[in-house]
Amino acid sequence: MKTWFAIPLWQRVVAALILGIVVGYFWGPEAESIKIIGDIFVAFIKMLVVPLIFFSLVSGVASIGDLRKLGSVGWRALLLFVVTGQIAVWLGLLLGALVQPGIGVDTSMIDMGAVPEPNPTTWREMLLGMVPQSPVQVMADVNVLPLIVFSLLLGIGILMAAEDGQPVLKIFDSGSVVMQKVTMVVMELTPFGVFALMAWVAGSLGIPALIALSKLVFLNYLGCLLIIGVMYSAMIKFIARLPVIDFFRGIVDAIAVSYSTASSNATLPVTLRCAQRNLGISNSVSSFVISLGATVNMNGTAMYLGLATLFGAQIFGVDLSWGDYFMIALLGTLGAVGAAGIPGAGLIMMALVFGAVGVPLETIAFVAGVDRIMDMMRTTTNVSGDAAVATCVAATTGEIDRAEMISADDV
Ligand code: DAS
Repeated sequence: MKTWFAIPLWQRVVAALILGIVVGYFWGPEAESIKIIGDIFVAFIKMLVVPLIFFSLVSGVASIGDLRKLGSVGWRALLLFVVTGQIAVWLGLLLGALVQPGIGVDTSMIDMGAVPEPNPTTWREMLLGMVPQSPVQVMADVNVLPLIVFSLLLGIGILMAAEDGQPVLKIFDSGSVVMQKVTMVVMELTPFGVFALMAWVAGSLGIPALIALSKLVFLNYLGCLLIIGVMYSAMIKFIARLPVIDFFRGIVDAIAVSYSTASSNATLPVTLRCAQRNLGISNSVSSFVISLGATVNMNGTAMYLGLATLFGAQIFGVDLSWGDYFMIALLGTLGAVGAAGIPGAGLIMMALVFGAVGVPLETIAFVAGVDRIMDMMRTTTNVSGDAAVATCVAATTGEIDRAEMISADDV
């Protein structure tokens, strides 16, 4: 028992991820029988999302010191969200135009999935949806964006109340610490959950569809790896001025959980813990930037929306103008912002982009069967991006304790 816990969690998680893929590959579709272990794990970490965001964000905002500092953290985060999102979506368009994954696809090998009804949320609904009309309902529905807005306002209220707000702040400071301890306990389930989820995915993959769509799946992974390996590494090296290897070492648990769950929201407690415990980022910056990023900063999804739109245009022979490319870039970014941090969000958002440039929605039915294995990589890219932006914002606002940053030799 002691030996088990003596092994660093990230090593147990990575081993579980690899073992799950191997077991699932040989076990086949029956591996679905242990998926329940993964679902229980995901349910436990989803349980943490509302109380963790609520206590951490209120405590973090109220502890940031003053509204000027809050503004300084906010504009840096939003700027990095927009810039990285634009680079991501144009990378997806470039890969789609250069490699043309939709040309020569043998559609007979693909089991057509369901074509979702094209009822994408309008930008008016997105804006109104951000207002927490009933904070309790928002928490009950685990509606992260309005929960963030409510927590931000509550933190700002405590900040402005000064001495009168201190009794309330003490409750949230204490609640934030307690929720971090609860997260630590729940994270011990990670190796078991990751193993079960990876076995299920590896066992249920439709190989014929994977072969027919191999170029699209490959480009999805290539685009995400370029974003992580080049863009995020450059951000950590040149903006945060920190060792790149230490950054990735610090977020290994979040990478493994995001890849196996394909859900930014479910990974949020793990990402927060990695940021605070392994990267030395302050509670205020990590809770604000990472909670917001988990909902609106989805670079993997943005890249995929650009790539998939060209894939669909190529399959159905739709000619796209330069104006269409800019429309795809705009809607791909908006789609990534509007996508929820749940499995399959990117698949649903494809309808938003396709509809605007005349790409048939049947494209979604083609890719639905292999979307999960692509979504896992997109989510890993989204989550790594949240951690990268939080690290850059913290490093440029003096909200990171470099001594706290775990180093690669802390293996
Ligand atoms: N699964 C989404 C997430 O949680 C990403 C996507 O669907 O593209 O980030």
